Amino acid sequence: MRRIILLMTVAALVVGGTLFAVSVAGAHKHPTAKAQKHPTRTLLIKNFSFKPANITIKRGTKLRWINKDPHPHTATANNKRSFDSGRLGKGQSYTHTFKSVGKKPYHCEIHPFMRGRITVRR
Ligand SMILES: [Cu+2]
Repeated sequence: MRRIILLMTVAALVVGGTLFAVSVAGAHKHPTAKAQKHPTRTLLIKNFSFKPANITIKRGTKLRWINKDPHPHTATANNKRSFDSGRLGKGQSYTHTFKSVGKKPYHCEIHPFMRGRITVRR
């Protein structure tokens, strides 16, 4: 009987200790996990192209285009509704958060040969 009580005490200590460790780890992990859930990805506009031209992101991701060219550019959704940076001068940037899943082809309004595509997944 004493042995059973001893075993139960040890088991209780192990379970309690594990729960404590998990809650401590969880408390530390939480801010990082949240930051990774809605990260920002950077896209460069350089030499008359979007770099990278094709990108796959998770829904909720924020994309930031930075114009590294000395010429003005735009990042405009082909449907013109989803997003539109407007005219970006040298060094200017535009940020958009992608909240719906799907393929979002886009282009530069000033140089229509400049094309890119965002693929948003769940
Ligand atoms: Cu352009």
